[in-house]
Amino acid sequence: MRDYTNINDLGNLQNAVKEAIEIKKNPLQHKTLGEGKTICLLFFNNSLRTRLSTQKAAQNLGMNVIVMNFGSEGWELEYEEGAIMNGSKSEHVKEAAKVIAQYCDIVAIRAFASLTDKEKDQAEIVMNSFKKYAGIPVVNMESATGHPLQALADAITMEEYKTVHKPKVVLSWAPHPKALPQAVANSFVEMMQLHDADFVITHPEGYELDPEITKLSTIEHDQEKAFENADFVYVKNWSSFKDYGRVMNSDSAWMVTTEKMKLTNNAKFMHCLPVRRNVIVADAVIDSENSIVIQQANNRTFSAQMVLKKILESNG
Ligand code: SN0
Repeated sequence: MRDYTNINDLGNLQNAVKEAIEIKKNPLQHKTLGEGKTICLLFFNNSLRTRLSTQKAAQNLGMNVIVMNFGSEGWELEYEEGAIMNGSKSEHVKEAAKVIAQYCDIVAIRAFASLTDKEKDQAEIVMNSFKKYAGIPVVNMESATGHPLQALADAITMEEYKTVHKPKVVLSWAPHPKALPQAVANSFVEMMQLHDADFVITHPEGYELDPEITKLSTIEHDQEKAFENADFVYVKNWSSFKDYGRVMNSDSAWMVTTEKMKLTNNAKFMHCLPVRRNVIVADAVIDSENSIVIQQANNRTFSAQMVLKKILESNG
């Protein structure tokens, strides 16, 4: 594996999950693998879990880590070919990516969707430009359309907490005051499609995800019906894909409550965090024993470590 920009880059998800669980048993077992190697983490957007867990993962492998808040501290980058750069953008990604590659062996990037330009977001301009010009492995720490490190952590968490071979998993939309990207939901769907599970997506009309991504999955517009007998309830807000980036009337009836969780098969509650309490989920649910959000966040380290290990092993 050269780059990790999509969950499918792993090849075999089940093997990756197994390996991550092995790494978790003794996180320092490969502590010399990354000796003398450097990873640069570039953040165009805020981060807590991704920033700390990816650093921790790299350190567990013996790597050096350089972190840069590119969005606030870097030059504003131009991505267009042939641009006349007489505006606010100071540096072209052609130079920036090549320069960054002089200082590190792997570059990891967080660059959220603009939610204003669907075409550019769908084209993954930032991730693909770095892939094209940096010439070193690129890791996606949440791009315009995906968050595959999160999806791998989610797969690890479900493997640890499932009680039946083929659990029922529900991905539920929930309200949010801001327009959020579809990235986390997209990668979760792509990851679930690689599983032998009974998987249902539930959201209000108008919040359909990219039909290319969900075409193999079941969609149920009745949230309560979707929750029936669920073993995992994975909750996430996203803005409209069709009416790109729009927040339609935020229906508070979609918040996850104890009453709704009672419809499930004693389901585990999951969310990638950060979460808006009492908007997305009621305190009583996220504070309950069935909430595994902290365990899920812990697995971000082993997800990143699995990915970095695989890249280090295949890129010498
Ligand atoms: C991001 C998202 O893609 O939804 C990152 C999730 C890992 N979430 C947010 O931006 C939430 C911000 C907020 O104000 O609640």
